[in-house]
Parts: sequence; C-alpha cells; structure tokens
Amino acid sequence: MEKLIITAAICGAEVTKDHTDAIPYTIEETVREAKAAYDAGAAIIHLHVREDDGTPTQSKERFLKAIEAIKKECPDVIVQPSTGGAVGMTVEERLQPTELDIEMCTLDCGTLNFGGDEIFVNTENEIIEFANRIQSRGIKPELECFEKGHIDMVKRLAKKGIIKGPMHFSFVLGVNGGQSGELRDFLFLKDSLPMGSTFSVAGVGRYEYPLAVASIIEGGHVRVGLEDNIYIRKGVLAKSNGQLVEKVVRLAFEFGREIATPDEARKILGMGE
Ligand code: KMH
Ligand code: ZN
Repeated sequence: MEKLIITAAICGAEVTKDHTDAIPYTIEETVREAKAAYDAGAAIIHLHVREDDGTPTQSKERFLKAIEAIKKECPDVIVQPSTGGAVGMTVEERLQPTELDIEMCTLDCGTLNFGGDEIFVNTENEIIEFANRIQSRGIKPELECFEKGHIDMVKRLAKKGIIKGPMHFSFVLGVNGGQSGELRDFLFLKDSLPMGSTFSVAGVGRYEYPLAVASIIEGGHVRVGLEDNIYIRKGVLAKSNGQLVEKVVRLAFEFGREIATPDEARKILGMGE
C-alpha cells in the first residue's frame, strides 16, 4: 500500500471559539495550528482563513499572509486553500486564493444542505468555472464530494474533458444535509470512483476516526482537524490539531501504514506532472 497522506483541516469556516478555544483566527494562531499538525505528521494543510475576530474570509491578501507565515515554519508542507469558503460567498470571492502561487486547492463538486437554513451552492456551471480556473493555473484540485451525486458529477465532467486526471477525491461525510459517514457510505463511494483515482476521507464529528481507520485499511488517505471534529474522544475537546493528527499516526502505525512526507504526497497524487 502507498504511504498514508494526512491532511489537517485546521480551521474551517464554521467552528468558533465558543465551540473550542483551539480554533485559529489570527495569523499567529493559524501558524501555531498548522505547525502542530505538520510536526505530528500532516503533509497537507487544508486552509481557511479568518479575520482576527473570527469572520471567515477568502481575501487573497489574508491567504497570502497566512501561507507565507506557515511556509516559514513548515517549508515543504502542501498548503491547500479552500475554494469553498463559507456558505453565502460568491464564486469570485471564493476563487481569490487561486490567484496566488499555490500548488493545490479544493474544488467542491455539488450543492447540498449545510444544516439549518444553510445551502452550500455549487451548480454544474459553477463547478466548471472553478475547474477551469484552478486547472488553467496548474493547481491540483482536491475534488470534495459530500455525497455520491457529486462523484457522478465529476465523472460526467471528466468524460467531457473538463476535469482532468489523475483525480484526487476527498469524501467529506456526516455534514447535516450530506451523505452520512457509516462504513457502508464510505465503501459505496470508494467503489464508485473512476479507476486510478486517489481518495481521502474526512468524517465530520463522531465519524472522524472510524472513517480514518476504514481509509487506512482500504488504501485511502485521511483528513482530520478542528474544521471537521473538535473532540479527541467522546466529550473531550482536542487541545490542538496536532493532537488530532497524532491519533491518526498512532492508528496508521497499528495497521502498518507508514506516513507520507509532503514530497511523497506530491508523488502519490501526481502533482507537478
Ligand atoms: N465551509 C464549507 C461551506 C471547502 O473547503 O472546499 C465549505 C468547505 C469546503 O469547507
Ligand atoms: Zn474546508
């Protein structure tokens, strides 16, 4: 089996300091969390940025500041800015980080309810726009799929030559409104992928570690982090993103998967080819 690529989703757009003090808002806090995750074994930092008061932003300038500061501490890490941003942002707002010199970012592959009255909108034409803008700049898209219909969307766009291979998927499971994160959900999605694809799994909340183990066993990769889950175990808040990554490293060791360095991750994902 390939080595295991660990992605740390250190911040997100929805979790606040009312949920956990560990969630980063300032650049200093963002670097602290990225470095803790990297030191623990994360090869990829999935990055959202916030204003100092916690407001989610897709500002190019804020991303640049955060990326430069992270790279100072973690020179070889893969920084993967979000193009999902927060619910309600416009396409142009969300695309801002793709104007920077980045090697990877997310590409969200469908619309879904996002809890309460929220809808995370990604129409087919918008997905095409994101795909074109991301790929024309030589950036590797991580194809975020919250349910099976999103994989079908990718397959259709790949057939038309709009989304190009090698394709790397991320299943984000357990969002209120998306597909659940039971084992059968994961296996169904994994078995639905185009041949030759790579995939990573992010389980929201209580699904985080059961799905991490499933992906470790099945040859996939793993995303953890405070964006997805704030608990290290039932009822106990994680002290940091580093602690969440350390737990994946322990589990991977028990199942005989070695951890990929950022450069090994680049090779596994066919980046820069
Ligand atoms: N914050 C969510 C609405 C991504 O990073 O690409 C979208 C999200 C997906 O987090
Ligand atoms: Zn995200």
